[in-house]
Amino acid sequence: MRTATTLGLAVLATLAMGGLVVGVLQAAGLASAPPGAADAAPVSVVPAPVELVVRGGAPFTLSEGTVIATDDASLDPIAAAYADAVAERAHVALTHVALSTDALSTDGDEPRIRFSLDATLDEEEYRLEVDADGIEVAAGAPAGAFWAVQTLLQLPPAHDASRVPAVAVHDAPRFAYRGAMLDVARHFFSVSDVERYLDRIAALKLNVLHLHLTDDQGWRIAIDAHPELAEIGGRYAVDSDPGGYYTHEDYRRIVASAAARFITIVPEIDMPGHTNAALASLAELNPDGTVAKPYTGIEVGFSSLDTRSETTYAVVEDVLTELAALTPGPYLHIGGDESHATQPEDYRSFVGRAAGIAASTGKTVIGWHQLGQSDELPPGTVGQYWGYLEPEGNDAAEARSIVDQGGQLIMSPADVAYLDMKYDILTPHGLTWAKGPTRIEDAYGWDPAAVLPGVGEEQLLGVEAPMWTETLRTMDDVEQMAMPRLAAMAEVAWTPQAARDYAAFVPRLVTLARHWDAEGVHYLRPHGIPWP
Ligand code: TNX
Repeated sequence: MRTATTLGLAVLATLAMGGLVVGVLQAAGLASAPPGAADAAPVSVVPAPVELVVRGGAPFTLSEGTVIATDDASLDPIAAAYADAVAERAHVALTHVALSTDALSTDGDEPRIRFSLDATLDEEEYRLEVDADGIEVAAGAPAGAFWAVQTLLQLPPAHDASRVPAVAVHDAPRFAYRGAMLDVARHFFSVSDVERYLDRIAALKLNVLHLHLTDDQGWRIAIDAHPELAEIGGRYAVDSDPGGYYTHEDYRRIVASAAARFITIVPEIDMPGHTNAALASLAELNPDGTVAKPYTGIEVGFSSLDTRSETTYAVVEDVLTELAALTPGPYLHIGGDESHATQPEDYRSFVGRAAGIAASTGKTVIGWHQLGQSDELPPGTVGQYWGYLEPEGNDAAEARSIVDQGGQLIMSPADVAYLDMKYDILTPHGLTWAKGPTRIEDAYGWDPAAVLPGVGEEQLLGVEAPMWTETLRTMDDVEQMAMPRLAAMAEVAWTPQAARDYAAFVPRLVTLARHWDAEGVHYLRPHGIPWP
C-alpha cells in the first residue's frame, strides 16, 4: 500500500460542480477527489479529522471473505466491531485473522485490511490509509483504532456501504474528556436505552457518559448499605411517569457496554441540594426523623441534606464508597448545583467534606462549578461549568476558584451545550430557560478555551453536553434532542479550533444524516439545513 503524503491544515477551496457543492476541505473533514479522478463522491467525516487527504484513486471494495488482520490481540475486538458493522451495513462477511507483525509483512494472499499498534502515536491518535488495494489502520492504543473505525464507517456513501474511498487520515482529539450526560433521575431509562445512547455517543468519538443518577424526583442506583434509597426513591419520576433503578448488575452491564465502546461512565450523586428522593427514602436523613414527601414536579432548589448532621456524612460515605467500588472509571461526580435551600456557609463546609469523602475512595472528584465556593477542595478536583457563554453572577469566579486550587474544568455552557434546550420554537419537547432556544449553529459556534478569563486550553479537561430529562420521557425523545446537536458538540470536543467552520460543517452534517437515515437514528430536522 502507498504511504500517505501528509498535507498540513489547509482549507483549499469550495467549488460548485454540476449543481453539487463539492468542498475541497482538508482538515475540515470534507474533501472531494481531484477533478477528473475516477471517483468524485465527496468524502465527509464528523467530527472533522485533523488531516484528511483524498488520494484520488479508485476506492477499496469490501467483499465477502476480505481478510481483516490484527497485529495485537488487544485489537481483535475492534476488528470484530468493524466486521459486525460491515456485515450489517454492507451485508458482507469479513474474515478476521490475528497475525504477528512479521506475518503482516509477508506476501501471498495478504490481508486487505490491517489493524496495528504504533508506539509513536498517542492512545487516541490514529492513522488510516485506504487505497484500491486495502485499508490500513495504525493507532497508539486500541482506543485510537476504535476511533479510526468510526471514521471508516462514515467514509462510504450511505447508499453503498461497501465502497470505501481512497483517503489518508491522521487524527487525534483536541480534548481528553469528551462527554455527554444523561439525566436518568427525572425520567428513568433502561439499560438498553442507555446502550442505544452509547452507540450515538461512540459514533461521534465522544468518550464519556456522565449519568445523573439522583435528583429530587428519583434515586436510580441500588445501594446495598441503604436499600431504601433505590427501593423507595426509585419509584417516582416527573409527572408520576414510571420510575426504576439500576441494580448493581444493571450498572455493571452499562459500564461494560460503555467500555466496549471506549466510553468511561461517570456516576453522579447530586448533593446537598437535588436530594428530595433520598430524603423521601431514608428517615434518618431528616432532622425530624420522618421521611419527606415524594416529588414529581420540575421545580429546583428546594431540597437540602442536613449538612450539620453526622448521619448525613455517614450515608454519603456509604453511598460513595459503594459507587466507587462499582465504577472502574477514574471519576466520581458529587453534583453541588442549585443548593438554594442550603445556607452558604453550610454549603461550603458540606461540599468540602463530601469532596474529601469522594477523593478518599481513590477517585478524582467532579462537581458543578459551584463547588468553587469551597476553598478546601481535594487536589485535582474538576469543575463542570454550566454558566453562560457570557458569565453572570459568581459563575466565572467559582469556576476560577477550582482552577486556582489546582483543578481543571469541563465546559458545558448552558446556552450552547444543553441538549434539553429547544432548537427553535417548533421543537416538540425541551426547555428554553438558557437564553432561549439553542440552534445547531449556536451549539457549534463557540470555543471552550475562550469562555472564561484565565481558563484556556491547559485548564480544560474537556467539554460535555448535558441532557436533562424533565420533558423527555423516552429514548426517542432523548435521541431527537441530541441529534443533530450532539454532532456539533462532538466537533467542538474533537476538532482543533482552527479547523472548525460552520459553513463547512453543514454539508458534512447532511452527509452524516444520510447515514442516520440508513441506520434508523431518530433526529430532528430543524430549518436552515438542507436535510436529505
Ligand atoms: C439546571 S444545570 C439544572 C438541572 C435542570 C436543568 C434543566 C444544572 C447543574 N442544574 O437541575 O435539570 O437546569 O435544563
